[in-house]
Amino acid sequence: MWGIIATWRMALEGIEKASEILKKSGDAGDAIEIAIREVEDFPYYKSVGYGGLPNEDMEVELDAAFMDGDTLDIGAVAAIKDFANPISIARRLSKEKVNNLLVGSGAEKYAHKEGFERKNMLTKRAKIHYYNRIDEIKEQQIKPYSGHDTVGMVCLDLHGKMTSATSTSGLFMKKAGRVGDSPISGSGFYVDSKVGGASATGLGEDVMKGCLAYEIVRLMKDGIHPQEACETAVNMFDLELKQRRGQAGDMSLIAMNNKGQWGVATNIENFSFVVATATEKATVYITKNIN
Ligand code: SD4
Repeated sequence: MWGIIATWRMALEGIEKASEILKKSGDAGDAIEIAIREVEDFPYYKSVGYGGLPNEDMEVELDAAFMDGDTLDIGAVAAIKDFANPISIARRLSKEKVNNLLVGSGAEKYAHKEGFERKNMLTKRAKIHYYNRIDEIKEQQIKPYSGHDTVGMVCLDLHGKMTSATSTSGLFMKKAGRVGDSPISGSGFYVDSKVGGASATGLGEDVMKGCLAYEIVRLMKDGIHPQEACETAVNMFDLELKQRRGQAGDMSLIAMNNKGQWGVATNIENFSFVVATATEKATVYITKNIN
């Protein structure tokens, strides 16, 4: 069995490319990297890679991570500027023995030394969004942070290897140096080929409070189906936050186990995601908050 699941409709074209690799017995690491790069390279997705929305200083700072479920190796970059494909830098870092999570100028220095492509990631379109948002914030006192999505994926190949990966520009208008859940192991992503994996999108500050990706893998380890694991983790933590703090941020999680069974749960109105398996071609679904 092979399979791949991803957050948001924007992952469709990448998942189609990954499916071609997985079908032919390709590696889950290669498949997931290619799928995420496809999203990073597309200029009209406002929350990942090129064209991602900037921070409050009008700089595009990107977060990304890669995890190998066989070795449990992790690589991640956070608040990295001016490099085209943060996911590939994260994957390269996963092969290092130490220094696996690099931030800001340290991540850029590493990427430069390793020969990764430099690119100004701020597009004209993103600049227009930035200036419009400044006006909206002044006029309507709306929240600066709305308008953000992460591409997160879990992948299983025909050899039984699993991977997980994320890539995002994080919260629109975030503070310079702000890091979300996406490059943080156990929060934005986690995978263990002996069990399965999970990945998150939503308000990183809240996802991190519950270490939700790890929580879902932990539940699956007890034999719980990915769908039930996602619902249990998301619904219980949403309730927990509401009871303790009166509110919970957006949280949507996807998961797949090592049999290719998958699950998803969200606390928002409409959450789109993409799935492809050996028995199902790449399909976009929309799920709703069931509470
Ligand atoms: C973050 N979780 O940086 C990301 C953003 C996101 O839907 O996924 N938004 O907090």
